[in-house]
Amino acid sequence: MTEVKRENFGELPLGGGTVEKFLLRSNAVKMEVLSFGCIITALESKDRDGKFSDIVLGFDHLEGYTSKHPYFGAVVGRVANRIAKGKFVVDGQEYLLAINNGPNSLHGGTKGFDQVLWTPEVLPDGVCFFRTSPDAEEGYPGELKVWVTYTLKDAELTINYRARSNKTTPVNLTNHAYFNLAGQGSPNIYGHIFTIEADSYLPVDETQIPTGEVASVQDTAFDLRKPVELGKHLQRFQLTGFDHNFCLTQTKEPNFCARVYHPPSGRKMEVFTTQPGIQFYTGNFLDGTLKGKGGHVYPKHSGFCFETQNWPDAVNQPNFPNSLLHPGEEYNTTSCFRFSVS
Ligand SMILES: *[C@@H]1O[C@H](CO)[C@@H](O)[C@H](O)[C@H]1NC(C)=O
Ligand SMILES: *[C@@H]1O[C@H](CO)[C@@H](O)[C@H](O)[C@H]1NC(C)=O
Ligand SMILES: CC(=O)N[C@H]1CO[C@H](CO)[C@@H](O)[C@@H]1O
Repeated sequence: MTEVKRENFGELPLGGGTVEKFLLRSNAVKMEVLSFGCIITALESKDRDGKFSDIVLGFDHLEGYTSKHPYFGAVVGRVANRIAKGKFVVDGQEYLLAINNGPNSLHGGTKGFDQVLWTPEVLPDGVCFFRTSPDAEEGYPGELKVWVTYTLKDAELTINYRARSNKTTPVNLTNHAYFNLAGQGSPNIYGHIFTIEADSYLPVDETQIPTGEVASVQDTAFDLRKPVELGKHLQRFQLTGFDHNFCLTQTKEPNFCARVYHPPSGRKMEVFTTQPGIQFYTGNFLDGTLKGKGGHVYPKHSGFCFETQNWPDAVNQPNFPNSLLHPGEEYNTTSCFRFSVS
């Protein structure tokens, strides 16, 4: 049984509306999500002694989330990740997006799905957020109706994304939660042990756009098919961190793709998805300047993201999986996060 409660979290500036917080609680997990950006503001799981800790990075107050921040806990869209030069062509027409990341468009533009109020509906085991993204919002074609549903059952969080458009548009939605299984505010994730079940990954250029090559992980730093301890692995390969898409097999039902284990607490998280990719990001751009929950700061490598998604820049790369949603079709993807201890 999951208990769902709601309360007011704050007021958006300039009469922008009231943000509500939804508290979901099962026997194993307690979490909080906002109607603003569908943001996961807290997620508590048990360690091997049964003690709960909050394992996601974030802020105590709404101002943190309305100010510039690295998408802590938010749903990003219409298209998560980068689109090269903020440009793409659909049905012979060129579309120009807001450029907000060097020469590229990142995470849906200047006011993406993470910066808007959604309409909530409480469900027996969770909450569904709905919004209509107007035609031409951030440059994207078509009016898009979007539903994001969080369901908590025992120790498993399921996130389902659905969308429909009245014009052909690229869509791919993901959640950008930053985890630290030692508890948010712990200084780094070097002792975490990562496994990603991917035979290939996408090399990127200096602006982080995939070169188009689908490269084998064999004999590279990207071979995470066997568990690696992050700190030692980065040292061994002289890497400053990961911010890469790993290629998965797309499936109808969510399929296992990644695991992370934190030996001192015993906390383990496993990820399952219907998506063809997972962006593994090790918080390389966190720099300790943001004041987070409980007064904690978040230095480089103090959290990681597992963003299940379509491949970055798919809309411009003919050999990547399709990222276009056509009128009459339904976008429908699911990712699950399973928490346990060992
Ligand atoms: C899509 O819906 C919007 C809002 O109802 C409307 O303004 C627009 O003309 C529609 N576009 C198409 C191609 O049907
Ligand atoms: C979404 O897809 C899943 C299979 O991955 C299916 O079980 C579910 O019924 C679909 N949802 C809708 C609303 O079509
Ligand atoms: C490969 C993948 O998941 N891409 C999806 C992105 O969104 C479009 C629109 O729903 C899907 O058709 C693709 O399958």
